Amino acid sequence: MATTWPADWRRPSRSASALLGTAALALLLAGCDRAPVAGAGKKRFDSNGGRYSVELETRPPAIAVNQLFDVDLRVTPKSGPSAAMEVQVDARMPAHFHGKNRVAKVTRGGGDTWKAEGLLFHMPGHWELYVDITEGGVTERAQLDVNLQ
Ligand SMILES: [Cu+2]
Repeated sequence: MATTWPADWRRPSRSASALLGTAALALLLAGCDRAPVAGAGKKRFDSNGGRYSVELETRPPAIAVNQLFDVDLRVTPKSGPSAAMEVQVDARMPAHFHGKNRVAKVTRGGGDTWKAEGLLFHMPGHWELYVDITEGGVTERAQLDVNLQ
């Protein structure tokens, strides 16, 4: 008895898995476009532990995909002025498990102001922008959700 199925059975299986891969990729890419709001402009928020108030302004006011932007910051400790604060700025896309491709240059201005230069969000979707404030060996994070179209 002759049968041809052993020669053919692999082919449909391979294309089925390729199709599955394409579907997964499409789902991943669709995830990037879910949010209709452009960010970020001028915002004020507290750090996650509540010890600092952060005023943030992006330049230009609207962040666009793949376009460099700067962030002006004023960090106000609720316990009073501090000379010993250090500030770092970073960002991640939590749904995609990745960060930025560039490191922002952060410099201190007068008083409790900082400037972060050269930020770039390289894809649309949900970004978390982090302002990490370190004082006396303790770092507290302030964060802002930015939904990029
Ligand atoms: Cu991403």
